[in-house]
Amino acid sequence: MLSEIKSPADLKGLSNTQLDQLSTEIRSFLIEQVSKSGGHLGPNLGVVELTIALHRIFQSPKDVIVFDTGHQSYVHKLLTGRIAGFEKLRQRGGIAGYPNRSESEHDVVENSHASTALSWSDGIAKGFALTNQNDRTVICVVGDGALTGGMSWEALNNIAANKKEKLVIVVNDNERSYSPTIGGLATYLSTLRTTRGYEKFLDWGKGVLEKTPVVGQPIYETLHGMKKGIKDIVAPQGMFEDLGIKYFGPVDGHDISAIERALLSAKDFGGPVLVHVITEKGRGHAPAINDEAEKFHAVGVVDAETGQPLSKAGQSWTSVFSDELVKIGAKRSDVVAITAAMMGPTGLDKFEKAYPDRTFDVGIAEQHATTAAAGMAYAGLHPVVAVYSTFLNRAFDQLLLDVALHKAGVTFVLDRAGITGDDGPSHNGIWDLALTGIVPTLHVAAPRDGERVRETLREALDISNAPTLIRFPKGAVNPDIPAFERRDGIDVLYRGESADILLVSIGAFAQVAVDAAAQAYREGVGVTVIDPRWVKPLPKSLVTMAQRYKKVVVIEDGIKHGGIASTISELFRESGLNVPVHSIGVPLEFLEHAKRAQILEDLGITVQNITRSLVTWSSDEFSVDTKEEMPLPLDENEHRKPLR
Ligand SMILES: Cc1ncc(C[n+]2csc(CCOP(=O)(O)OP(=O)(O)O)c2C)c(N)n1
Repeated sequence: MLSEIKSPADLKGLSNTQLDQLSTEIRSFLIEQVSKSGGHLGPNLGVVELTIALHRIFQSPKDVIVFDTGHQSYVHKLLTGRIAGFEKLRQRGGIAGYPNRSESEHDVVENSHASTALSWSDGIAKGFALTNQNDRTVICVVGDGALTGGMSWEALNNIAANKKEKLVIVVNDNERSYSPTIGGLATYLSTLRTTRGYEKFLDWGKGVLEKTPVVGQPIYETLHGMKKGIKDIVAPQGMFEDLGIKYFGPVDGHDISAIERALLSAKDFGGPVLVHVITEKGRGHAPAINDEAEKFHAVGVVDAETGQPLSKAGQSWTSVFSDELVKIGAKRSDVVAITAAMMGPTGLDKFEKAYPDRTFDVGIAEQHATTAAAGMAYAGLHPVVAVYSTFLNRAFDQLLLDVALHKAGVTFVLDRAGITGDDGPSHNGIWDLALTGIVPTLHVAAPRDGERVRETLREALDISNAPTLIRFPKGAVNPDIPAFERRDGIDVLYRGESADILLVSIGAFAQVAVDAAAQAYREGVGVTVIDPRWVKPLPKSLVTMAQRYKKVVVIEDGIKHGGIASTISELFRESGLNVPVHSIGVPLEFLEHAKRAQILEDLGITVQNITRSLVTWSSDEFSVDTKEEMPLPLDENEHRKPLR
């Protein structure tokens, strides 16, 4: 049946039996395809019936369906004619893992950062009203996890103020973010979930009281008049209704007819309305259901039947950090850990296990995490805020003014820094070096290997009068690259035979830099590779070192614009050093989803290409008159490092 669904219109005439069959087929298809490519399996298995119902009741794209975060939009993609794209899900040439406007007119919001959908929907609904597009409804599908984000509450506050706004908010409540959703809201939703709906209670009360002679009917009427009071006793759903948003629910999210009834009432309501739908993450797939930790929120390439990974991953950057923090935690009782709903993915799960009282999951609330960390530092703790690089973007103001202005001893650990690739433009961690470069008092480290993660983490935790930040990439950590020597904190990784080029390698690109230097040597070009480890503030000795070289080249896993190369150029300019600085990094663009290696290839960040650039740049005409008189920064008796 699935192959016959080319557009939402094909869903309309289907019988209940056919809809059940379609749901089963969609689940089998998702399990098979997502297991091959990796992706958000659990969330999508949970929204099969909900998405079918949405597309039967509403008319997309006339009616606009906005998915919060967008990781749960696979079923929507299947129902809007994109089945073929799943062959290469999240790969170049295939469909994206999130909604994507270039794929379909049914996709509206591409941002994969959580808690934005209510604001988008509010804006679209207001836009439709002001442009006389009154026949269009906006439907916002938001998870209980995404509801913990501050933006969701800012939006609700605005939505509720407009009693006529044609906005249907579908809360997809599966009780989980990655792990169980935490906090007061989660507790509140769970109360709504578990208490008998008050409408049911009223029906029941009516039945009972009507059978009670004389006093029954008046009592019922009095109770009905006190509707809200009863409602709060039976099912305390007052919060949404007190805000001014009509509440429907809870609805069984795997019963298409029940969801459709609720959506129809919501559609006709004529004002902002919230439909509370209860779903099960990982529905219909035993390995997902049995995954207590994350219900297969996001899987890599796995065996479709068992859900087990097909290849054994090497030790990850995340686990190096995770293990070291646990060790530090044993000696330092002031060290606490904070995650924004990503305990497992950031590696804080081990810390939580060892020190539950010192670990805080704040929900999808990076801004709160950052400012709360400043507060904890004030109180005498040293918080470690572990987030993905891309999600720190959201907490920039808090980092700048709550943490850095107050010189708070908070350490940020950014995982997935640099190009991540397959999750598309909004998941790349390519902005952090540029963003943090303009934050006074902040120290930033970019460790090149596991040993340097451990080292810089300890150094960071020793700084209590200023914020520190460590960034490292996604995936398996590369073998350690020992330094030839360390000068003023700068590691020399490869010594060139002549002073043609000083290659400043930032973070995990070190191996590529060393390999390119080795190849350039074969072509007669002397390249010395250094790794400053701490890129903010940059050691002043970098200037002394660079004086001797004809060219300086900087390689970094982040946008070139405002990145480390540009900071180094400025440092040289201010120091009066006239050495050209070339930059290898990411251009100022949004990068479409593809494998990291493919993107690096496109950008020319390969050993071969960098070697070619080094050779070309070394022969460019340029000379500095004073060069000969300048002190040689490196020991002349040392020869270049043997080729490996
Ligand atoms: C700002 C931000 N922080 C963290 C994430 C990572 N993340 C992706 S999905 C998710 C959980 C979402 O939970 P929920 O909204 O309930 O959706 P579900 O997966 O349960 O369907 C998180 C934390 C994100 N996308 N955006």
